[in-house]
Parts: sequence; C-alpha cells; structure tokens
Amino acid sequence: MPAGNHPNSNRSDPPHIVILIPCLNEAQSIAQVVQDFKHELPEARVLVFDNGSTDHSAEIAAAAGAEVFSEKRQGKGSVVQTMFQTIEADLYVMVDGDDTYPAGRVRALIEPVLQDQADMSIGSRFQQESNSQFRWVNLLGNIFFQGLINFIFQTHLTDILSGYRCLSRRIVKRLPLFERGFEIEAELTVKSLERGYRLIEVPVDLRPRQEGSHSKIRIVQDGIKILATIFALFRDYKPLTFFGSVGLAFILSGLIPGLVAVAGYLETGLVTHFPSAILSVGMILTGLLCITIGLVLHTLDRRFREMEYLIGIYFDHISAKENKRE
Ligand SMILES: Nc1nc2c(ncn2[C@@H]2O[C@H](COP(=O)(O)OP(=O)(O)O)[C@@H](O)[C@H]2O)c(=O)[nH]1
Ligand SMILES: [Mg+2]
Repeated sequence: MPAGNHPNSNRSDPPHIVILIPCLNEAQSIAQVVQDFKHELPEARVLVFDNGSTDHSAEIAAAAGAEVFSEKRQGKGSVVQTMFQTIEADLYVMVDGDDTYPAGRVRALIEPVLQDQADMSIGSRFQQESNSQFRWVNLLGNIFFQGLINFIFQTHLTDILSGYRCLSRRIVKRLPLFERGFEIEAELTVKSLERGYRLIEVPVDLRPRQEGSHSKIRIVQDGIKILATIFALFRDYKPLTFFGSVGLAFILSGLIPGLVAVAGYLETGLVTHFPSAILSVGMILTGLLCITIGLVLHTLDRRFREMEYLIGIYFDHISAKENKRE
C-alpha cells in the first residue's frame, strides 16, 4: 500500500513513483527503455542500476536522462536488494533494461497498487490476453517453474518469473530478500504470497530482444539455482508438508521389507528375515524422525510469523508517527 494511500497516513500529495532498471551490458536498448518510461510516466524518477557494464550502458543511460547508480555485488538479485534498501518512494516499478517489456502498460501495472487493490502487480506474459514471444527454452523453464510453485504453494499465478512488476512501499521495505541472481523473482513471488500480500497479474506482451542483444540468464546454472531456491522456500515455508512427505515416503517404503519379515514370522513363528526387519525398523524410524522435524519447524514457523506480525505493527506505528510529523 503506498504511503500516500495508507489509511493512517495524512499525506495527500501525489505518490512518488520510481522506475527501477537493473542493467548489465544493455547498451543497445537501455536508452530506449529510459526514454519510453520517461515518456509514459513523466512524473516518475527513472533509475538505472548498473553492475559493471563494459559496453558503456551506464553513460548511455545517463545521457538518456536516467539517474545511474552502480552496484558492486554481481547478480540481478544483489541489485534488486540494493534498489529496495536504498531508494525511498511510494510506488516501485521494476523492469528489465533489454526493451522486451512494454512501457505502454506501466499505467495499467501501477493502477491496482495505486488503488490499493494489490500490494504487488505482476506483468504476466502468459495470460490469455498476452501475446508474448519466447525462446522455447525460456518458455519451457517458465512453464515448469510456474507449475511447480502453483503445485507446492497452491496458487494460480500464470507468471512466476516476470521481471516487470509494480510494488508498494510496504512490500519493498518489509520483504526480506537474500537471493543474489535470477532466483530473486521466485523469492519475491513466494515470500509475498506466504506473507499474505495481495498479488494481481496484469497481462503484458513480451517482445524478443533486439538482434545482437543477449539474455544474461544461463539456462542450466540459473535454472538449477531457481529450482534450488524453490525447494529451499518449500522447506522453510511449508516445513510440515516438506518433511511430512519425506517421512511418509520413508514409512511407506519401510512397510515393504516389514511385511516380508512379518509374513516369515507368521509362517514359521520365528523371525526368519532379519535384514528385512532391521531395514524396515530403520526406515520407519527415519520417517517418524522426519515427521517430528516437520512438526517442530511448523510450530517454530508459526511463532516466527506471529513475531514478524508484531514487529510489522510496531514499524507501522513508527512510520505513521513520522508521516504526521511531516
Ligand atoms: N545490475 C545487473 N543487472 C543484471 C544482471 N544480470 C542481469 N541483469 C539485468 O536484469 C535484467 C534481466 O536480465 P535478462 O538477461 O533480460 O534476463 P531474462 O529476461 O530472463 O532473459 C536485464 O535488464 C539485465 O541487464 C546483473 O548481474 N546486474
Ligand atoms: Mg529480459
């Protein structure tokens, strides 16, 4: 919720909007992106965060009228963290510097957040109304990760990894983000969902990159990192489901050698299959241990959520006081 629209806020001036553009070697397109967003949203500040580009992207962006910042830590996620921590505004729009997302959709993207219908709007490249052009590997990766997140977290999102989003100040300043690379979008989506923030998808059309311009994503390495991040989020945010499923799998598999040992016993009155009996007991105990770990972590998770909620109330209270003083 932008500070200007917060029920406890007494601010009535228009919201400060920033366009945040992470940029690594986008000399071919960055000027266009900056100019398009300045044209579409003249009231917004356009900020380019450069990560040591070697093709003069930073100078080109500055010449096109952007404020340019430089980030020493490599990776898109590092840049997003710095942007969120250091920039003060009411509404934050995040977009790639490769001129693949339509600047013309920016007002449609910010509207739900501005009207307080959502805390984050996501430019979805996959909604029915969208007419996006994808490289087939990117398309497959997106479909796979989207299916996985929707299955694990019981959501119905159509675009988990979109780089075109509008976020409220609340979400930007509250959400703890740690991922350094392209996993940041999955982290952003899941952590927002799990904290009960309202997400809305707005259809956008993705254009292919210009001839000669290259995506910075490395399909295999970054794909594995995104997958690992999704599993880590699954373990951290749904511990009972995660460890419970592993435990259940151990117990069910442990029943097979167990049945063999029991059948032998019923037949002869003696334990004839010692190895099977030991294996079964081991597997069932491991399964029970997993379920116990899940239960403990589930309780801890709930208590931490309560604590986070109380800390949130405290910070709301402080910022409401600051707003009044302004
Ligand atoms: N600052 C910074 N930007 C990056 C880095 N890696 C990628 N980007 C930018 O993040 C955006 C998304 O990257 P892109 O290669 O388009 O990924 P794709 O959209 O998934 O193909 C682009 O604007 C890149 O220039 C990085 O290490 N640092
Ligand atoms: Mg891109």
